Amino acid sequence: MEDFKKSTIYQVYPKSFYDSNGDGIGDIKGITEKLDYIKSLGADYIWSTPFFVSPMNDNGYDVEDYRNINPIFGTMEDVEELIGEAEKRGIGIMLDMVFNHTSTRHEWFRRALAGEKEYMDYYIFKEGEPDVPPTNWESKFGGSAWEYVPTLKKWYLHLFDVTQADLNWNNAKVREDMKEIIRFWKKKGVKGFRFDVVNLISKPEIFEDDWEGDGRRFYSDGPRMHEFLKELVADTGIHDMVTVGEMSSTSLEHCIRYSNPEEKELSMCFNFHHLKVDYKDGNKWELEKTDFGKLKKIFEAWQTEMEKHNGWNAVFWCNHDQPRIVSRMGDEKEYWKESAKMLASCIHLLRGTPYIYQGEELGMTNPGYKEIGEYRDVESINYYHILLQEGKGREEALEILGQRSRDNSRSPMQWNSGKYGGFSENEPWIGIPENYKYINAAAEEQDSDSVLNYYRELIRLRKKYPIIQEGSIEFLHGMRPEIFAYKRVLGGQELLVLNNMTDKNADLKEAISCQGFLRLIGNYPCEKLPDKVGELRPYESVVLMKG
Ligand code: TEU
Ligand code: CA
Repeated sequence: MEDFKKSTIYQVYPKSFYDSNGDGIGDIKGITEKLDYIKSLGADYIWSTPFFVSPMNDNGYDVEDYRNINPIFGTMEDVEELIGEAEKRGIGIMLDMVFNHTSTRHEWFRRALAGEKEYMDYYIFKEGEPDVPPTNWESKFGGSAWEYVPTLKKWYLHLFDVTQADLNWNNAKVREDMKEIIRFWKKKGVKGFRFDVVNLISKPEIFEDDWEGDGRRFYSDGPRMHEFLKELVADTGIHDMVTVGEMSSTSLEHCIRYSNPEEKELSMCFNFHHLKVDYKDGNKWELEKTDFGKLKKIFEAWQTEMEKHNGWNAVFWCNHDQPRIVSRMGDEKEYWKESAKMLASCIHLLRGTPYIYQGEELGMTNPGYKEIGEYRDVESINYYHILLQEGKGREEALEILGQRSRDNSRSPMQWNSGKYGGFSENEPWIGIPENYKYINAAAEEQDSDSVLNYYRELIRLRKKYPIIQEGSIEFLHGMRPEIFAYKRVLGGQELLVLNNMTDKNADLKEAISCQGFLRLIGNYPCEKLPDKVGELRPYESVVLMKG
């Protein structure tokens, strides 16, 4: 079995992880200093979001130079030290490759702007009148996806910020340059890669207006996607490394192909369908209650179909773009601990490789920023203004940001109850919520019943039991939508995972017999397993194993 199927991956957002030199910004030495903590969790890999040279308009997802380190994060020596120290602890470093676009400060784009034909062909430039963009496509961060360059009398495409210009992957030279970047980092000893919005790299032949949406149906999982991935993987020899593609608005059919080992594309895929079940009509900026029925259906489809067709999922709730899961689907107050643990059980016992985003293992919450001045994220600030223009009041716009902003996950890691949560000696670049006084790594280290120790136990169980790694999966039906329940089976063994996603007692409709089962883990004290489970308590998670 592939090693990544037994692994758990820990995601670090360096800017908010640990500040080793007191400038208020997390850095690479900060990650190295905290390797023993990550090791103590049992994580096998660390995926770090980008720390390359960048103007930081999108916190490093706007890369100016893929082979050098942004001085705010440290030096190349620091990265080499991180890779070496991680390896000593049996941890592999995975880097984040942002290959759909570069910063407009990248040398290639600057040469394109200067009119060098060779480099203009690195990007997607279209002729046009200054007031008529080539298509009506929208940027994911709001506004048009096109920007006009008067000196060239052309528009360029940017699916994200105006300073993130989309690359032209139809140009073989672009593909060769990307391979060189992979080879460069592979030689440095990194053990894997995460590919940012990689399913957007193949643009359509014809650029046309989208009268149904924002354009994404034309460029997501585009015509040459599989060809480009196969070529990138084959020519860099990374087929046996851990690779994960971040797939934006993708489909199950494509993800099966991206991750089926026979296709020699990627180890696994991230998709976001399960994180849109609280969007109103698919709109992130309209608040809606979580649709638990839909959540379960999405997981069921992706879990069972990937198994059937030999694909592999990356499974997760949190990352640097998502609000904190305990604030989103759990309870920040009365059942904080129970709900954080229950949500962890849901994910970690699925068929797939689990990802933990820094602080998730502590049950960190959304920070609850109250003023627009507290936000840093380009998407959040853009949408704040868009919401106001649409006629929403300030309060309402701030309420929406409070739940949906990407900055919800970017508040500093809560290490201890000291000033600034032990993240930095000085004021952090982004605010830290008051609850660091009790939600923090040091306090949870001391408490055997903490969220932190629950995550550790889940990771240990995955390593120990092949049924968690490779058992087949079956979702349990005939239950209330808010009961997230599934069964894993391997040989004569059976694992039963029952989770109540609400703050009310919930009966299972039909009681489940516990005959022959052992309790593997759970978030309520349990001295003796009852004969039957007929009801789950608020946010209760019960995990039973037989055979
Ligand atoms: O994210 C892709 C992406 O589509 C998200 O930003 C998305 O808009 C959000 O999660 C849901 O509303 C990747 C990176 O993870 C993100 O940080 C970058 O900003 C983006 O690509 C551009 O590189
Ligand atoms: Ca620093």
